[in-house]
Amino acid sequence: MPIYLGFDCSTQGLTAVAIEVEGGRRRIVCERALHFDRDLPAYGTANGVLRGDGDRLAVGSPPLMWAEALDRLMGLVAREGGFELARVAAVSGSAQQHGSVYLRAEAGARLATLDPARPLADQLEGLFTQRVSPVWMDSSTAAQCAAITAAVGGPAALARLTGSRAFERFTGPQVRKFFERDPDAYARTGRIHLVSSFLASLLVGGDAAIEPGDGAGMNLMDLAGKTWAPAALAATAPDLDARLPAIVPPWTVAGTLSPYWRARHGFPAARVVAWSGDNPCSLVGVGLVREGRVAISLGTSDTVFGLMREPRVDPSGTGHVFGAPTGDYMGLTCFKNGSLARERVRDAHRLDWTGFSAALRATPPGNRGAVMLPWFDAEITPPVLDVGVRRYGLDPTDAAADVRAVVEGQLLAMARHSRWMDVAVDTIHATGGASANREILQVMADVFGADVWQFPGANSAGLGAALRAYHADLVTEGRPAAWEAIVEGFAEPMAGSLMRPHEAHVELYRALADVHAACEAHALGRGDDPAPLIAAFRARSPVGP
Ligand code: XUL
Repeated sequence: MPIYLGFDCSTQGLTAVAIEVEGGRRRIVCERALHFDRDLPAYGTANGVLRGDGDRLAVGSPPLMWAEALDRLMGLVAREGGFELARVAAVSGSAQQHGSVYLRAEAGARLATLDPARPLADQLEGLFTQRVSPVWMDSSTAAQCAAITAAVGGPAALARLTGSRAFERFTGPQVRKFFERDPDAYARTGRIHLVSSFLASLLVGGDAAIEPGDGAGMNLMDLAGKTWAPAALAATAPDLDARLPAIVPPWTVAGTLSPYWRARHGFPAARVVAWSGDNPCSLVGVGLVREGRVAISLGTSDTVFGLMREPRVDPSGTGHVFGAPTGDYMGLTCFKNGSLARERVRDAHRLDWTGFSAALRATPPGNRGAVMLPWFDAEITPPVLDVGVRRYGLDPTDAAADVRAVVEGQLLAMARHSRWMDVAVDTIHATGGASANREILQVMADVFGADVWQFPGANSAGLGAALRAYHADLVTEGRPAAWEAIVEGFAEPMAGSLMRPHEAHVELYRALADVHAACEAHALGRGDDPAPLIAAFRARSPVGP
C-alpha cells in the first residue's frame, strides 16, 4: 500500500504528514513537527523570523535553518514514522509563499554530491549569496514596488499581467531590493528559488522548478500563460531570466529522492513532486476543488481563499490570484496580523486560550460598537506601514472587550476585503491553529452569515502537499484521477463541527461592518471621526452576552 509524504515549511516550523491510500481505505499514518524557535534555537529566530537589519520593516529567516529542519525531520519520520520507508511512493511539500533563496551557481553541483555521513546544513555553508532570506512578513520594499509598477505601466497593468499589483512581500520587489543594495552579491547569484522550490531542490539533489501556485506570488509570472513575464522581469533586475528556475505544471515530478536521503535516512528513490505555496496546498487540503466555497486559514497569517475557474483579478488591488494545484486558479486575500496579534492581546491580559474563549463568551456580539484595527505589525490588507493598534470606543484595560475586539476586527476585515472574490459565501472551511477555537468560529459564522466547518488537525497545508504527491503519482503512472476522488476521505470536515450563524447576530455584524469600514478609513486618514457611528450602533446593540 503506497504512502505519500507531504511537508509544510511554515513561518514557525516544519511539519510532515504521511498518508496511506488503498482504494477507499485512506488515513493519515504519521504527523511530526519541528518548531524553529524551540528545536533549532541556534538560529536565534523569534516566531521563526529575524527582524531588524537596520530596517524595522525587514523580516527574514535563515535558509540554512529550513535545510537543517528538513534533514532532521526526514530523520524523525524515518525513525519514528511507524511505517516501512520502502512504501513511500512520492513526496511533495508546501512552504510559506513569496520568500526567496539566493544561491551561488555551484549550488546545483554541490546538492548532487552531498555526503550522507554529514548533516545537510554543514554542507550548504557558503552557498547562499544572501544569508537571511526575505519572507512574506517583510514590508521593506515600497520603493521597489513603485519602480516596478511604473515600469510595467501602472498597478492595474501589473495586476492583469501577474495576478496582483506590486506587494512589498512579493519576490520581484525583494529581488530588486537585493540587486539595488548589493549588485555584486546579485552578480554572484546563479539561482533564485522560492522557499518551496529550494526545499524541493534539496530533496532531488539538483534544481527543482517552480509551479504556478507559488510562481504567481512573485509579481514575475504571466498568470494567463504560466510563463515568466518578460516585462515584469525587465522591470525587476538585469538577467533575471537566467537566474530563475523553469515554471512547470503543479503535478510535475521534479526527480527522485537523491542518494543523500536514501543513504542517510533509508528512504527509497521516491518521486519528488514540485512543491507549492502553503495556501495553494491548503486549498486542496480542505477539499476546495470546486468553485463556490471559501476557506479561512487562521495561522501566522490569516487568509481567505477559494478556487476560481477563470482568473478574476481584483480591481481594488487588495487581493491576489494564484494558480491552484488543480490547474485552475485561486483568489486569496492575506492579513499579516493573524495569530501573533491574537497572542499579543491574550498575553497583554495574562490569559491562556481558555481565558481567551471565556472572554469571548462573556461579551456581546458587536462589542457595543467597539472596534480594534489590530495592526501590531505592518499590515498587508489594507496596506499599513505605520505600525500601531487603533482602538475605537474600546477601553484597552477591559480584557474581555479587547479580546472580542481583536477577533471581530480581524473577521470583519476578512469579510469586507474578500468581497472582490465575488463568491456568494454560504459555507466556510476553517483551518489553521486558531480554527480549533469554537468561540472564534461562531464569530466567523456570524460575521460572514455562513455555515462554518472545522477541519481536523491544524495542518491542511501539509495534508494538501501529501494529496498533491498522490495526485501527481497517479498522473505519472498514467492513471489520473479527478480531484474530488483524490481529496475524498481526507479533506473532510470534522463530524459534528458545523457552526451555524445566528440570524440576529448576522444583522448586527452587517451594521458593524459599516462602523468597521469607517474606523479603517479614519485610521488611514481618509475619513471622518467614526465616533457618531459608534454611538448610533451602541444605542441599538445588545448590552449582555
Ligand atoms: C500569502 C501570504 C502568507 C504566506 C505565509 O500571500 O503571504 O499566507 O504564504 O503563510
